[in-house]
Amino acid sequence: MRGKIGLEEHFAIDDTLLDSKGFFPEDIWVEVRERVLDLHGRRLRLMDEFGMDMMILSLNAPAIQSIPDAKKANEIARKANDYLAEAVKKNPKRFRGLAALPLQDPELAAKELQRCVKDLGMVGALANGFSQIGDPNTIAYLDEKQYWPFWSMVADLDVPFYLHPRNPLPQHSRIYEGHGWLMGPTWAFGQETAVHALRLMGSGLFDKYPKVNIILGHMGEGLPFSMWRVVNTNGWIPNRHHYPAKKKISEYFQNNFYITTSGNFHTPALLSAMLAIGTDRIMFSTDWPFENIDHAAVWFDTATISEDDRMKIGRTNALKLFKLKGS
Ligand code: GRE
Ligand code: ZN
Repeated sequence: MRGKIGLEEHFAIDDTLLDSKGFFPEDIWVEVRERVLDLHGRRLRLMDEFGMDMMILSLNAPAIQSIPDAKKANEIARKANDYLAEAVKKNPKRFRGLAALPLQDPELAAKELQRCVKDLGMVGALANGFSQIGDPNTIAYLDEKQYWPFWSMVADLDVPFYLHPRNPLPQHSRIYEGHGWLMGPTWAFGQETAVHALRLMGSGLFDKYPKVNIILGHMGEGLPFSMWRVVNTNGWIPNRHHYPAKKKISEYFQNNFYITTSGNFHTPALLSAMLAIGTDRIMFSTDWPFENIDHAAVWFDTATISEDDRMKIGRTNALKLFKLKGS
């Protein structure tokens, strides 16, 4: 189909570029480096060729979330956001932006989000999981109480928040020791991000801020497949689950979450996700430059779903969620 919109589509600036390097062999890095730094060249040509009308761009990972010093994190985030705003200004028909945020300091993050949305015209934010704060070994997850005023700002601005993966810290990765191939997008990214998302659901955050919308990539990081079990495990035991939130976990998943197809171009997974979260909450994405636009587009354009669903997932769901005007 023509007119597809992608919303997990990355770029890098010099300060964050090397964060992506370790995921790839040296010879492949030459290619990835070129892809991630490019905005207006090959990226647009591929978008044209494979029917992508628009990319909603975001910074690479873990980038800002891995800068322990809050002041420095804020500085680099502002630099990346200014750069992104310029890129969007240069080609507003084809690009929009998601803000990078210094979540080391929730107040600074809220201020930067406000600046990005109000002054720079960004349509949401993207964060790469937990933030390292003060020192590299101290981390915080976004359900923790210090972040609730930040979420109040997200609710007020009424913009979606993309929870993007990062790897767990080495000291939390004993299970992967000797099995490094499971790190990153193969498995550890999804595991880390799914648990982070479940923490948000169980925390009560969405009872207080029911308008907050979280987007997950990679077909929901396994959650569509696992949600029944999360809710119903040991169903014969009364009051089995204890968490601060008021409702069933699946209700938050269905009311406060959206998912994208980034890096998960598999029809059985898509069909299962359509049953679990509904067609209205799934959106096309590629995960360029770490995945290929052609792989994503050729799969999606021919996937065995109805044309009506293809149009929703490929385009109109994103237009609605980000309040974009379709041309
Ligand atoms: C991503 O952002 O999704 C990503 C990386 C690094 C390697 C693979 C990948 O940041 O999908
Ligand atoms: Zn990504």
